[in-house]
Amino acid sequence: MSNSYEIAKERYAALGVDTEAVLEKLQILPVSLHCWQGDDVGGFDRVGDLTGGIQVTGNYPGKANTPAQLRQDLEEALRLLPGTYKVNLHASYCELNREAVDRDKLEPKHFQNWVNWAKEQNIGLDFNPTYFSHPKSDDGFTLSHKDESIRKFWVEHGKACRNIGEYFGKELDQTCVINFWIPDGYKDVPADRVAPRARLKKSLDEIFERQIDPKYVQDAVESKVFGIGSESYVVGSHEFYLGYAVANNKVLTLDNGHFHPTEGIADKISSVLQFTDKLLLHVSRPVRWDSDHVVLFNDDTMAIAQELIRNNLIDRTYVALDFFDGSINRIAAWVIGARNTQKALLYAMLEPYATLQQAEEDGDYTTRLAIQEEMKFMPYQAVWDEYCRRNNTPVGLNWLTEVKNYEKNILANR
Ligand code: RNT
Ligand code: ZN
Repeated sequence: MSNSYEIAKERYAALGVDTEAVLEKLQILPVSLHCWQGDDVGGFDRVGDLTGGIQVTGNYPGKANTPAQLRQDLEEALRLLPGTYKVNLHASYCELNREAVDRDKLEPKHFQNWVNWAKEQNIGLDFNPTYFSHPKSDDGFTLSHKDESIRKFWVEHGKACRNIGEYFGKELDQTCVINFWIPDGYKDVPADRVAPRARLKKSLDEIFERQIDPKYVQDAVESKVFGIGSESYVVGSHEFYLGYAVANNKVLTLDNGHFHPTEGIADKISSVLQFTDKLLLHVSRPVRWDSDHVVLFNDDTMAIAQELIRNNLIDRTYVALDFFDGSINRIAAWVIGARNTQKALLYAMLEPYATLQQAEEDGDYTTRLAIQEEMKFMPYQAVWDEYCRRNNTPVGLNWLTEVKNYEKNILANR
């Protein structure tokens, strides 16, 4: 234990915050690490461009080209990250072994290597059907498609993914959160806004028809305000999925890049949780649009973390990361974004919330503001370092040296 941690511990204790209890709590809070940062959302079931209105820019060398390479890179990232993680897979990261299997026919066996690997790593898996980067999504519609055979194909994909998620949940003995996001929408002003939404609702009802033990699978639905090519109309809007989640007891996903540019999601958490049981967060960073930059330790991330930690809303929230940057070392991107998410959670846990709440209750807004500002200069960095130390992960910037070595020894040879 370092001297600076001991001093920090005392400073926080003086405010009624027990840093030891905080470290224990943070240690077991799972953060879902998205596999798609490792290969620019490429996947392994096809060659071709990324479609669906999302984009990765940058051509940093050393991208993972095979499932084995991606797992190797994930292991490197996980080695450098303190805390508890799950890995979040997309259906396009299946391993088909030259079998011609389309997405409607995917089975658990196509993810067996991932499951074996997750067991070795002692981590859970989350899952996502892939409704983009496929010939049957090329015209911009999937579950809301007017062509019944295409709509059915994507319904079958959704059902197949729930079977796979159930397998993950059972094999790994951890709930698999399955997130449904579709790119469907129009570039230009539609005439009929109703019919695609009615079709989407019908498709979701069909996909979710089979009851699965919630211990193994939690279904989540993710909205978006616009995408490239769906600027004027997105079928799965916020109101659509909020309504769907409430009416059908589903998890609502909030991605902080999926709202208007100045609109945060922190303030939505306590509202949505009045009406849904659970939330899934896609922690991301929009820069002027849904750009999915690497998550920073900034006001947005901190505000989200505070909302989760205060009042224990974290118990009803799944935290997942969703960003993709191909312009920097991809492992560093994971490490920076995941560490920043953890730092924000730590920062929130170190807040003397009971005191803040009491001040508010007493109408003493002066004290409330004074404490909130004081917290910004407290020695939370020393607590963070202690957390890294206890996790046997590099302290400070030491992780960067390790990433640079990995780049030289492994990535440079790809
Ligand atoms: C897209 C959504 C979605 C994807 C991943 C790859 O705008 O945020 O969550 O980023 O499924
Ligand atoms: Zn997302």
